[in-house]
Amino acid sequence: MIIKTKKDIPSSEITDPLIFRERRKIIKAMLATMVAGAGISPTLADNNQSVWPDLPKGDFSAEFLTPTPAELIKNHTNYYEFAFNKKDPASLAQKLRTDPWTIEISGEVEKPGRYYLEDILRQQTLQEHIYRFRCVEAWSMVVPWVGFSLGSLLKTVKPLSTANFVKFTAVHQPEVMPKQLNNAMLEWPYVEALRMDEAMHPLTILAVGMYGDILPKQNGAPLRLVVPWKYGFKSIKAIVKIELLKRPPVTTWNKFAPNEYGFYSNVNPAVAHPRWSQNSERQLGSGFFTPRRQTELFNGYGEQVASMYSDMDLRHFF
Ligand SMILES: Nc1nc2c(c(=O)[nH]1)N[C@H]1C(S)=C(S)[C@@H](COP(=O)(O)O)O[C@H]1N2
Ligand SMILES: [Mo]
Repeated sequence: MIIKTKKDIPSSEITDPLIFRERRKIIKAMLATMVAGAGISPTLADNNQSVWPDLPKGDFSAEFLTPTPAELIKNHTNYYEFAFNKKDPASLAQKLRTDPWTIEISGEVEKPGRYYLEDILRQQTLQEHIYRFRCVEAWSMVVPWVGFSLGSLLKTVKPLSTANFVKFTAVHQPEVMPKQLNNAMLEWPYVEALRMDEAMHPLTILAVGMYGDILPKQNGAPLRLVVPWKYGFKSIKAIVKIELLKRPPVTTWNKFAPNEYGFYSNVNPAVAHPRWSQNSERQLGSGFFTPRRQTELFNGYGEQVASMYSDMDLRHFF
């Protein structure tokens, strides 16, 4: 359903638990259907337990990888709107109002509109995608995301041939986001972007869940981007707007420090960050004596994505 009038969107400042439960129900019901389709008892998905690892997996989901424990993923987050450390967003982000949630899709498309997240979810297929995730700060984890293909969503609004870039804008809620309130460090709201072919790539997903459950707020609820072959800052959280554009937009980290955070920012062990090497990474949860992991070109997804960058010199570009 395209949202046409403002009155369709409840303006209540208070989180409506009914809407939250509704979204939870939709996600749980979809998981249950898929679990049932896989021949597993659907009651598994009815309780509040994680249904992982029995969900259907996305095509490039690395089932051979052991996901990082959920507690670590939830308590070590980068969410600069809330705090510049990794610990505080876990509590501070609980104040974020995620219901109702709409996503505006506009620009070089045939069918621009503003959509309730619930309506998008009803049209999309949720899958589990176990991906490596590599932050530009050289720590990494393995996350069992629940999400759907960004390309599949973009197709529903019919991109024009003039659409070359996709810009994502995160939520602006200065009342609950201290760094927005104080205009601290970055330009708010947080903006990221992809080239159109990157956005349409089957590895690129919009995540609404993790570990078979709703996405925790500190990890980007209710909707975040996940681009597993790029440094983590490209995977923008709490998306409210998606614009298809002719020209590359200005993006938050690139504007802040263009020599440190390139537009592409594909994971590349050969290109050092100006202040540290990108050659290896610390895996979240690994013990003090565990050796660091050797970082892989394109975070290990080269087979799937390298052809998009065949005209670039991988020894230099970032
Ligand atoms: N809106 C928003 N999205 C964001 C960030 C942020 O500060 N704000 N941080 C980014 C960075 S630097 C990383 S590494 C990942 C971290 O995701 P996680 O906290 O779920 O691990 O989110 C990215 N998306
Ligand atoms: Mo990051």
